[in-house]
Amino acid sequence: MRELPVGRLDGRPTPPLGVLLGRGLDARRFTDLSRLVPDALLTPTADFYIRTAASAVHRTRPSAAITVGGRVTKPITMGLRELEAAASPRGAHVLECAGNADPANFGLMSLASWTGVPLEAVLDRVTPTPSAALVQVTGLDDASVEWESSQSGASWIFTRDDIRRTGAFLATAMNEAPLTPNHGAPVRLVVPTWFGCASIKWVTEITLLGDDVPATSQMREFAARTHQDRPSGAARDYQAPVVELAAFPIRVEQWVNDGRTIYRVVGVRWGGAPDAALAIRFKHSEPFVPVESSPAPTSPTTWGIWTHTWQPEAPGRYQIALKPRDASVPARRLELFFYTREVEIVEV
Ligand SMILES: Nc1nc2c(c(=O)[nH]1)N[C@H]1C(S)=C(S)[C@@H](COP(=O)(O)O)O[C@H]1N2
Ligand SMILES: [Mo]
Repeated sequence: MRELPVGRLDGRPTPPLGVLLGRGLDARRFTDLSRLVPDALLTPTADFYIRTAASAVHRTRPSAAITVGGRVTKPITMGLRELEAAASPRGAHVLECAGNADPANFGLMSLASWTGVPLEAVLDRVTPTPSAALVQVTGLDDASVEWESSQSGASWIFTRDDIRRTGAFLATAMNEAPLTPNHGAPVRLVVPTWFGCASIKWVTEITLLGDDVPATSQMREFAARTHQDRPSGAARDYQAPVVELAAFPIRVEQWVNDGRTIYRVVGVRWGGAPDAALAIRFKHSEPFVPVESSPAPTSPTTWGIWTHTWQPEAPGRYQIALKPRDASVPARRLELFFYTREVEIVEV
C-alpha cells in the first residue's frame, strides 16, 4: 500500500505540521490530521493546534482569579483552587478555528478531552440584576505589539441560552493534565459545537451586561469567517458561530488488488448532523455518489473517520468534495466547497 498526499497542488510552500510557528497572536501550530485512525481519535496535547501562543503577559499574571461582575447584586472572585475543586470531566470536543482555510493541512482543528466547570454553574454563584441579559467572557491578550494577523482583545458575548445549549465550560485541564500556557492556562473557556474564536483563552473576567451592548472587536474580526450575514452591530444580533456538518479527505491509499490498482479515500467528518449520510465527488463534471462507509461519530461534538473505495478512470488531478446526501442538512462550508482538496493520480 502506498499513501498519496491530498491537499493543494498549486506548488506554494506548505507549512510544517506539529511545530509552533510565529509568536503571540500571529502564532500557529497546525495539527497533522493525515494519520487519524478510528481507534485513536484524540489529539495529544503536544500536537493540538495553536492559534495565538502565550506571551510574557500570560506567564507573569499575578493570580489566576476570575471576577464575575457587571450587572450582579454582588461581584465575586473565584480562584483557580476553587474552580479546580468544582471541575469534572466534560467529554471530548472538537475545536476548530474559523480560519481553518488552508487545504494543505486544514490543521487548525483538533480533538481533546476536557475537564472543567460549566459556565452556567459559575453564573449560578451570583445574583443578576433585572436588566442583566448577556454574558461577556474576557481573556488576556498581548496588546504590547501590533500583530499582523489579528487584533488583540479577546472577548465574546453570549446569551444565557447560548451557554445552556452549548454546554460552555471553564476548562482547567485537557487530556487529563493541567492546561498548557499556549492553550489558555490556567483557565480557558470551551464552547462545544462553536468555532474556536468563542473559546476564550486566559480568562480573567465574566461580566453580565444589558441586552443593548455592541459586539466585541473579536466578534467583529470573526464576522466574515463565521458566516455572519448581517453586519454585526449589537451583540444580540450576532448569529451563533455553529460548526455545521463538514468533511474532507485526509489521505488517499493506493492498493493493488488482483493486479488492479484501486484507491481508498480516508477522511474526517465533524460538526452538526452526526447521523447525516455523506456524498462524494472527484471532479466537478461528475455526479456526487454516496460515501461507502461513514459511521456517525460517537458523540455530536467529536469527529469520525469515513472511507470510500475509488477507481479513477484516468491519471490526472482530482478535486475531492463532499456534501450531505440530504440537501436539507445545514452544511454551509461544504456548499461553498470550502474543504475541497486535490490529489494527483498517476496510475490507474
Ligand atoms: N485570549 C485569547 N483567546 C483566544 C484567542 C486569542 O487570540 N486570545 N484565539 C481564539 C481562537 S481564534 C481560537 S481558534 C482558539 C484556539 O485555541 P487553541 O490555540 O488552544 O487551539 O482560541 C481562541 N481563544
Ligand atoms: Mo480561530
